[in-house]
Amino acid sequence: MFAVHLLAFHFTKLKEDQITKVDRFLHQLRLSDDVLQDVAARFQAEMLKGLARDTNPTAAVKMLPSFVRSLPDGSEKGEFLAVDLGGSQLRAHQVRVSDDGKQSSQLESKFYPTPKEVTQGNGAELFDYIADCLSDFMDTRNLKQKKLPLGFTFSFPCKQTKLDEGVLLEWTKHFRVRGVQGTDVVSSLHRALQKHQDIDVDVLALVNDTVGTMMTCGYDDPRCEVGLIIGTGTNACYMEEMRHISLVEGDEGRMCINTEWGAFGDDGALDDLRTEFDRELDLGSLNPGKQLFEKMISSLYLGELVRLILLKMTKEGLLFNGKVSAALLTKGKIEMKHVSAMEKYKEGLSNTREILTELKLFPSEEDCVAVQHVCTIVSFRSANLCAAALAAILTRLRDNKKLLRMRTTVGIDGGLYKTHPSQKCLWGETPHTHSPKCLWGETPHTQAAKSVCGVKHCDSLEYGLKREAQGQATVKMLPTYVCGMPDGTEKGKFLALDLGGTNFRVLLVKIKSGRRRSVQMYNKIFAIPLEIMQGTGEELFDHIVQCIADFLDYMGIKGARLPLGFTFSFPCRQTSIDKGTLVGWTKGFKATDCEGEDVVDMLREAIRRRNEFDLDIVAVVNDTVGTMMTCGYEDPNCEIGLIAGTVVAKWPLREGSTYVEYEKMTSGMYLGEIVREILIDLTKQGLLFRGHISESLRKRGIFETKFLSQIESTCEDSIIVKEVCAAVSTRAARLCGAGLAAVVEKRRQNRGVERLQITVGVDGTLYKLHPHFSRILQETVKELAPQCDVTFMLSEDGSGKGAALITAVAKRLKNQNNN
Ligand code: 0WK
Ligand code: 0WK
Ligand code: BGC
Repeated sequence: MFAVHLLAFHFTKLKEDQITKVDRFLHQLRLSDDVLQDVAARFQAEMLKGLARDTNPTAAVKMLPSFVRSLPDGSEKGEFLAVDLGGSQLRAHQVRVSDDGKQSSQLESKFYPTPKEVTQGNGAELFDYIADCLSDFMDTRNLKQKKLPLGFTFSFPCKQTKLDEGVLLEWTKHFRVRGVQGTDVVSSLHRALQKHQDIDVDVLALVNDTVGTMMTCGYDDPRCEVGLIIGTGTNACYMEEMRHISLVEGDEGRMCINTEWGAFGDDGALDDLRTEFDRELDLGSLNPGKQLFEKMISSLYLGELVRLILLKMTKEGLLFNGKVSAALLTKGKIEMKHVSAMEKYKEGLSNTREILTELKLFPSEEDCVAVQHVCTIVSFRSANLCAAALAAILTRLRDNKKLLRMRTTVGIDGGLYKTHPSQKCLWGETPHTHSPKCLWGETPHTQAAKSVCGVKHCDSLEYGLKREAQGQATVKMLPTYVCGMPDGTEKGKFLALDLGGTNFRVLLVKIKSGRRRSVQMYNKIFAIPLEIMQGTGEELFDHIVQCIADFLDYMGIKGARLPLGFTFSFPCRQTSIDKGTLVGWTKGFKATDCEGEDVVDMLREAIRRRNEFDLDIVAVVNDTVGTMMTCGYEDPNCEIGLIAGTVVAKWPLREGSTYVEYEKMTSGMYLGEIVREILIDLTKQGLLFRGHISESLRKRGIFETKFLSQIESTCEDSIIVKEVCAAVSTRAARLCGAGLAAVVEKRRQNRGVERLQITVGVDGTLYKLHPHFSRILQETVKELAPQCDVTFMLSEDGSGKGAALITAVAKRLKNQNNN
């Protein structure tokens, strides 16, 4: 057993050293959020240049009008042919639309290779080849006796003046066909088809593959107004307002613009981000100086980028003991399929060894780990850059619609996106259509996703405040009747109860005012056994009063009728500071006959039942309010209280057909259970623990929050478990951050100020103990509420102190009113 731990420790250390080594060597390829935000801003500027008639000729990003003016509306009907050139294969399709009266489509396809002699031959041969393939397809589909309309997907930059005509501006990717540039590719295809007497088709439309992808997805999802390709090449299109397209007459409606974002940077706009490897790759490419953005992203180039990096690292003795092999010196020797294989989750490392061995590099364990990380960095940059440009398009769409928040769908296709092991997790769950949903990874795209979450919070906050919404609102926005903050005049002895966190505490709080202004606390922690948490309400409150009695004994203050503040950390609808009806239990509590009851009355009842001492219950407060008050006593800027512990504020999120309570995605009590479920799933797939699910792993609640905090600090299974824990807690921290960002942003808007300085009082074991939670939460708030300077103040003394302060303030206000 000790040996296994030693081995795992050795491997973790080895891995960290190699990762650090590669991170240092490739620091230029790691793009921070700020840099990606800047890339998004630069791309926005490029889009404007491309759209304007006077700047378009010199613009790198050509923003080509597609003459596609609208998305499918379901009335489309009939049988069509399509040929699709420009991706990794030539595709021929037979498409039947709504031939059963219902909105449906049937697709029959055949794929044809695009050999070098075709992609680098002459124009006539290319179009003849396309016509031959179509003829073969129509044979196999027995379509030759039909006169059919045809759509031509031609995935290269074409200047169009109408839907069925397009002049090729230049070849990209692995195509370099002579005699086509500057010509209309539709008439070229037409001519080639006419050579086939037995074919009678009408080429009615020429579209870019991004436009075709947007229409394909738009047929199923009318919100789809962006098309994205991440494959051999990369590109995006979107629906632009006609009034912004000065290259085409007319201001009404919209038209799809093929951005041709692959050329972003061809005018030097990205030179500060391009590395020596990017420049070397470009010099060795078919089109030096062109498609520079594409060359940092798409699958035709990523393998070569990795090779150039490994070659340089080897020459500098950082890999393979400095021994270069002939294969490593050979251009194109490492392809995208190798990069994807090396990044595979489970077999990635063994694939890496195999591939490097095939390249005659005789890798050490260290070399394999380092090379795998090089692949990850190259892929990550690719996804990040794509996300930055997409974020720019999404922002433009939203601005065009003058919306604060826009819901939209992006249609995606392309081999890299579909097959790369982690590309998807950087983008979305299912292939093809995507709405920018919430996902957690460090890409600008996830920033967009997170803002979705943040703004959803804003909507729910507004909604929860409305009187008429009280019944339906999920974010309840419960008034607390705490209207004043301590002003330093509070003084006296107060009792406080703190129920609902991990521990139940009874506290004596002594508050001094004036120059000796201070708060002293004495507290005792008591357990709340499960059978009490889930017994009857009477048993629960009798237990609470028992603890108070023990505490008063322990402190020798039984006779004193002290004012008491009751921190009751469950949702209560209050009608005054000392009245609170329990809306519903959360966490592990389920005591009967309590929901819908006033918890202060129940406590008073229990004290009466015991008939041993009497207390003046002045206030019932939630632990977030107590925490805010505790911190507010030190920092008057503290206007928000946050608990990230066993629980966090409750809020439902719609996902697929089930409702997942926000709390169950963010709070300590549930994170462990989520990790356990994921580990069982990975084990069932044989990815973990050699597929063996142990008894303990089957046991609910086996993974407590504290384990997560400990695990995230040690052979392959433990690395996977560590990654799972990291993913689950990172998401929790992000969601929490998004919620809090909405709250501080709302505060700023309420104040009508440009910048807001505010303090958030925080408590809770997850926030206090988890190694990364607090940092990630703070970063997310900073990202999503950039106009708020938020200070996070850890509440060392707990919310009980706050409850006592609230009691003191309530007493002070009461006395003032009475006088
Ligand atoms: C599939 C689309 C096609 C597009 C291709 C791009 O149907 O129009 O060109 O994706 O992906 P690739 O084949 O380059 O990986
Ligand atoms: C300490 C506070 C208490 C709150 C608890 C939450 O004094 O009111 O309920 O933090 O953290 P947890 O114990 O649930 O981790
Ligand atoms: C082409 C685009 C195409 C993209 C994806 C790029 O090289 O310029 O027209 O959409 O590849 O296939």
